[in-house]
Amino acid sequence: MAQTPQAKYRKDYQSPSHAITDIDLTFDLYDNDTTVVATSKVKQLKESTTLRLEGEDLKLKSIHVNGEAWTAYDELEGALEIHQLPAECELTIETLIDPEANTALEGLYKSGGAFCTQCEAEGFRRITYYMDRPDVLAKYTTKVIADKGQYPFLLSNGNRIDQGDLDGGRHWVQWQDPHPKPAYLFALVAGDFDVLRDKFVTQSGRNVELEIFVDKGNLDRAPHAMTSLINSMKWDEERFGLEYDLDIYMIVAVDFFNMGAMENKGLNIFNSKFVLANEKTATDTDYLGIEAVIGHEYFHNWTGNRVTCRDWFQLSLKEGLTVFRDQEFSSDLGSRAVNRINNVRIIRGPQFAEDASPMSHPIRPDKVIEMNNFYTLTVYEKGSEVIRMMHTLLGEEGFQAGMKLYFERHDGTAATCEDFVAAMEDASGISLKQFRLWYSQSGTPTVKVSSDYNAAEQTYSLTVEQSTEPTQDQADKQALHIPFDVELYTQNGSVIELRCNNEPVHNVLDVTQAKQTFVFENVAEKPVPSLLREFSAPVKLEYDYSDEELIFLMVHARNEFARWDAGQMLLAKYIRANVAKVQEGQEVELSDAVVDAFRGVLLSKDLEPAFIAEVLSLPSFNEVSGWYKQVDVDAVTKVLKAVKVILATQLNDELSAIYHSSKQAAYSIDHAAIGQRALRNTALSFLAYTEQGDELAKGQYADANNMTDTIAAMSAANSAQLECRESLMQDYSDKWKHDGLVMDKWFALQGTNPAENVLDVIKQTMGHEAFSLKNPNRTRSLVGSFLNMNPVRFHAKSGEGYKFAGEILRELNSSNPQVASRLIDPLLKFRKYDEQRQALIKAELEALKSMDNLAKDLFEKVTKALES
Ligand code: B3K
Ligand code: ZN
Repeated sequence: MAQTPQAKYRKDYQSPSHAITDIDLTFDLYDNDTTVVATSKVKQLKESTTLRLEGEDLKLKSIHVNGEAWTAYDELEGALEIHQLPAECELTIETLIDPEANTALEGLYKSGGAFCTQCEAEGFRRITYYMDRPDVLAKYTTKVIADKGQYPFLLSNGNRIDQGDLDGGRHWVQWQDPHPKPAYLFALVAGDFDVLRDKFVTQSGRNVELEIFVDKGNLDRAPHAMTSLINSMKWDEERFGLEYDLDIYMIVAVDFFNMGAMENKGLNIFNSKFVLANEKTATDTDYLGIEAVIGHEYFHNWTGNRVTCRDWFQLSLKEGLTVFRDQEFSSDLGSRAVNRINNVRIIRGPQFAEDASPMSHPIRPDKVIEMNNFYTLTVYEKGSEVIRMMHTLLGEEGFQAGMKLYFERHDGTAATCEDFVAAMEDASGISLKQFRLWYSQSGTPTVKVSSDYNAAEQTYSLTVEQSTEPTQDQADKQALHIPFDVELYTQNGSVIELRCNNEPVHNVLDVTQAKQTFVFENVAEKPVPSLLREFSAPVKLEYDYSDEELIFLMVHARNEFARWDAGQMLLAKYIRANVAKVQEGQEVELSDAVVDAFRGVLLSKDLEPAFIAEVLSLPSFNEVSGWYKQVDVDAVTKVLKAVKVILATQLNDELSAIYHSSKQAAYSIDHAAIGQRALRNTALSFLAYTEQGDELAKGQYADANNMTDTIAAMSAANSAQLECRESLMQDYSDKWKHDGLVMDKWFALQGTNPAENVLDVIKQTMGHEAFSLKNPNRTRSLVGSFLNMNPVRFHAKSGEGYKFAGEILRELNSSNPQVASRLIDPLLKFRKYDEQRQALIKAELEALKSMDNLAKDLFEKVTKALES
C-alpha cells in the first residue's frame, strides 16, 4: 500500500470553501482515451484563494481560468490544488481517462459495448477534477460525442437540448439538467439499445416521457420494469403527494454493475438483474425485486435528489427514508404481512450480525475510511426501521406533516439527519429528543420482558428491561426510546383493552428507561401477551413464552405478523434445545403439539397462501448463528435439516395435498398467483426430503411453464441432494448458457450445493462459458453464495473454503475492490467460530493485510476485523 488510508470523521465537517454554480461538460468518447473538458463557474465562499479538487486516475491536460492558461496549481495524490483564483471565475479543466481499463466500475467505464457511469459515492472524481462532495450543488450541461454507428444513443441527465453530426461518422447530443445537483447524481450513457417507451401524466398535468433502454433483443423483458415505474409514480403522488419534476425519465439496464441500481437525476442506471424479466427468465422473487428497486430509485427523486445529503455520514437520511418508502410501496401493492416478514428477516439475520461484527456502526456513522463500505444493512435497513419507528410514534398523519415540513425547509439543498428529525418533531409536536440516540448508537438492544398477574388486584404488569451490549466501535450504551407495541388476549382470544392509572392507553408503549414496569388494570384473567408486534423496534426480544402460549398466538393473534412471529419463536425454542441435544449426542425431536400447530396453519382456509409459506419457512442458518456468541456450524446445520425432515415426514399428507391441489394451469404474475406458487414450492422444499422427492422435483422441472417453478424444482433437488440434481442442472445449463443473467440462478445453486466436493465443482464452474470474475453478478452468484449460504462447506475444518475465499479476494482486490469488500464480510466474523477455524480465517485476513496494493475498501475491514 502506498500510504496508510486515512479515516474521515463526521465531527470534522466543514462547509465548502467555494461554490460551483454551473458546470459544462464535454465528453469525447473513446475506449482508451476519452477527453473530458469541464468548465465550472466557481465562487469563493471563504478566505482562501486556493481551490482543492478531488481527482483519481486522471491525466491532466490543461487548466484555464477565464480563458487564460493557468500554471499556479499542484497535482497531489488524489487531488488538484489551484492557487490564486479570482473570487469569481470560469475554470476549465481538460483531462484524459481510460474507460476500458476501468474494471472497478466506478466513474466512467464500459459495460459490454456501452459506456456508462457510476458516481456515488465518490466516483465523479474519476471523471474530472471536481469538488466531489454532496453539498456542492451545480447545474449541469453535458455534451456527449461518440461514434454514431456504435453509439446511436447518447444520454445524460435532464432534457436533450441539441444534437448534431460530425465528420468521421461521429455525432453529439447535448443535455441540460435544470435542477442543481451534487456530482454523485451525474450520469452518462452511450450505446446501442432497444427502447421501451411509455408516457405518464402527473397529477398537475406534466407529460413525462418514460424510456427504458435494454440490450438489443431484450425488449420482451422490459414491460414489468415499465409497469413498476408507472406504479411508483402513481403511488408517490397518492401516498406522499410527490410528483415528478422533469419531462423525461430514463432507465438504462447494464450487465456490469457493482450494486442494484443508481438514482442519477432523470437517468437511472440499473443492474440488468433489476430490470429484465419475463416468465421464462425470471422468478417471482425477481419480479418483486424489480418492483421494489424501480420504486426505490424513483422515490429517491425526492428523498435523495431534491433533498440530498450534506455529507456522506448522513447517508441514511436518503437511504433509510427511501427504503422505508419502497417497503411501504411494496406493502401497499402486495401483501403487507409478507413484506413485513421479509424485511424483519433481513434485520434479524444479516443486520443483527453486522451490529455484532467488527464493522458495527450507527445508522449515521462517525468514522469512515472508504465510503462505499457504508452502503450497509445498518444504514439502509436499520435506517428504514428508525424511520418506521418515527412513523409509529407520529402516526401516518403526523409523519406526512413532518415530510411536508422537511421539503418546505430543505428542498433544493443538502441536509442532515438532524434536519429530518427536527422537521418530524416540529410538525408533530412529539418530542424525539431521546429518540435521536438511534442515529448515534450502534448495536442491537435486547429487550427482556417479564410479566406478573395479580388475580386479587386484577392487574397485569409487564417489566421491560433494555440493554445494548458494547460493540467494537462503541463501548458505552444508553437507554433508547423504544416504541413497544403490545396486545393482551384472554384465553378465548379476545383483546383486552389496555388501561393504566384508570385511563385507556395506546398499545404502543414508550419504553425509555433501562427498566420500566407497566401495570395494566381491569385484567380479569391471566392474559397471553403479544409483544413487539409488527417488530415495532429493531431489538432482540426475550420473554419466556411457554409452547402453549406461542401456539395460542399462532392461532389467535390479531395480526398476521404476530402469528408468524409466534411460529418463529416456537421454532427458535426447539432449534436451540435441539442444538444442545445434538451437542450431547442425542437425536433431534419436535413435540407433537408443535407439529400440530404447523399442521393447523397448513390446513387453515382463511390465511393467504403466501403467508402460510412464510410460517413454514424455518429461520436461516445465518439468523440462527446470531443467537450464539460462538456458533457450532455442524450442530446448527444438522438441527435445521432434521427439523425440516421431521416436519416433512409428519406433515407429508397435508403437504402433498397442497402440492397437488395448487398447481396453476396458466401463468400470471398477480399477487394471488405468486402466493400460490410460493406455497406450493415451499411444500416441495419439504417433500424433497421424503420418498417422493426425486419424482416430484423431476416432474415439476419437466412441466414448468415459468422460471419460478423451474428454479424451485432445481433448488429442492439441490438442497435435498436428489438423484435428479445433475440432470436438471445439465439441462438448464444447455438451455441458458448464452445468458449470464439467467445463468446466475444456476451459479447460485452451484455455490450452495451441500455436496462434499462442492469446492472442486465451484472451481470448475469458474471455467463455465457464462462465468467471469469481472462481472459482479456472476461473482456474487457463485462465490458470494458459497461464502454466505453454504455454511458447512465454507467452514470445512480443512480450511479449504477460507483459502479459496482468500484467493478470490486477492484477485478482486486489484480488479474490483468494491465487490471484494462485499464478499469479505463472512470472514470478518471469525470470532464466531471455534479456535481452529478462527486461526484459519485469521491467516487469510493476515495474508490480505500484508498485500502491498491492498485497496482501502479491504484495508478498512481487514484491520477492523484483526483488531477485534
Ligand atoms: N444510491 C445507490 C447506491 C450507491 C452505492 C455506492 N457504492 C443506490 C440506492 O441506494 O438507491
Ligand atoms: Zn437508495
